[in-house]
Amino acid sequence: MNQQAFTRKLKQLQQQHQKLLRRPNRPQKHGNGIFDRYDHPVLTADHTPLTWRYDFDPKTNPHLLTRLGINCVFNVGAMEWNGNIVLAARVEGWDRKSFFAIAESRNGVDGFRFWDYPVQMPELDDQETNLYDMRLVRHEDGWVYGLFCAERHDDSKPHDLSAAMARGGIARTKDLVKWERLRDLKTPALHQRNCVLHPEFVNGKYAFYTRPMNDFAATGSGDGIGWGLCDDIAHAVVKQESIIDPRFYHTIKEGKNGLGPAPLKTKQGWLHLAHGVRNTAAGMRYVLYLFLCDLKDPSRLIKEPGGYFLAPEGDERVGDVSNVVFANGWVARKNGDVLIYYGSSDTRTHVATSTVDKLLDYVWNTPEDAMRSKLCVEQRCRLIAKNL
Ligand code: M1P
Repeated sequence: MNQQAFTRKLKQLQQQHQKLLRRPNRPQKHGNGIFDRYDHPVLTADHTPLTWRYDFDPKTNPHLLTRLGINCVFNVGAMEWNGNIVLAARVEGWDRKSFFAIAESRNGVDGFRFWDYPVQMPELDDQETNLYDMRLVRHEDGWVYGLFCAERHDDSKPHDLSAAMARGGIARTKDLVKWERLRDLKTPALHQRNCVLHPEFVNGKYAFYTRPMNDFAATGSGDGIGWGLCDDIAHAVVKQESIIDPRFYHTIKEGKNGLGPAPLKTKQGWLHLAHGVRNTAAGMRYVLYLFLCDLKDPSRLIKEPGGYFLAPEGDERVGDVSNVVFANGWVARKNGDVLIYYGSSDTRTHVATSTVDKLLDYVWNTPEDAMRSKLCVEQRCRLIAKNL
C-alpha cells in the first residue's frame, strides 16, 4: 500500500470508529414495564480504541493490518464517577486473555469511550493467567475496590490443560488508574468466583458475598451464594461461609448461581442482582434475577420473586457462549433511575434502565416461585380471576 492509500484507509477506519462511538442509543418500545432495553449494545469489541488494535506506522505495518485484535467486551463493573458513568469492562483479546479497561459516558446509555490505556493490574507472586468480571465497590472505608476472578492453571493436574483454579482477586484504588493489589480472598472452598464486597462494614468487619464451589465451573458443585465476615481486607480470610441464597431443583438457578454487582441500598432493604444457571440439552442457560435482603442484617434474604428478571433475547442469545446474560455492574442515580449493565453471550455489553421504585415494586409484588406446576397454575388463576 502506498503512503496515500495507507493514509486514506486509516482515515476511513477512524471515521467509522467515531461514527460508532457517536451513535445514539434509544430505549426500545414495548418493553415489559419493569425495565427498558436499548437499541444497541453500549460496548463491543469495535468500541475499543484503534490504537489498541492497529500499528499506525506505515513502515512497520505497511498493509494496515490489525495487530492485536479484540474479541469481545462484556461483564462490566459500573459506578458513578464525577457525575459520569464508568464501566470496568472485561476486554478479551484474540489470544483469549481478558483484562480490564475503563470506559466512560456522560449519560450511561451511549457515548462510552475507553480511557487511553487499559488497567495495568499488579500481579501477585502466584501469577494468574486470566482476570475477569470486576465488581466495582465504593466502600465506606474510602477506597474503591475491584473484586474479580483470578484464574490459574490447576497444577495439581499437570496433564489436564483445561484444569483451572478460580480465586477471588481483590484490588483497591482511588483513581481507577493506579491499583493496589491485595491478597486473594481465602475461604474454605476450593474455588471462588463472583465474590463481591458489601459496601458497608457489618459489625465492624468487612463482609463478602461468595460463591463456594468444589469444581471450577461444573453445575451442581456449589450450594449457592455465600456470605462471610472478615477482619483484614489486606489479607482477607472468610473462615465461615453461610449460604444466603441457595440453588433449587427446577428453578432458574438449579445448576449454579452467583451474585452480580454489590447490592443497592434502598429504604426497604439491600437490593441484589444475581445470575442463575440451569442445564439444557443445548448447554447452560444464564439468566438474571433479583432478591432483597434485610437492611440491618444483610445476610437475611427477605424477598425473592419467582423466575427470571432478564433473560437473553434476540441477538443477545448468540455469541461466544450463547444463551447467556451476566451482570456485574449497575448504578442507582440520585433521581432514582437505575442503569443495569449486562453482558450477552460473553460477547458484548448492554444497558437496561429502570428505577428503584419499579424494581422494589417488582421484588415485593412478583409472586415467589410456587415450585410445582399445579401451584403455578393456581397462582396464575388468582391473577386472571382478579382481572376478569
Ligand atoms: O460463560 C458464562 C459465564 O461463566 C462464568 O460464570 P459462572 O462463574 O457463574 O459460571 C464466568 O466465566 C462469566 O464470566 C461468564 O459470563
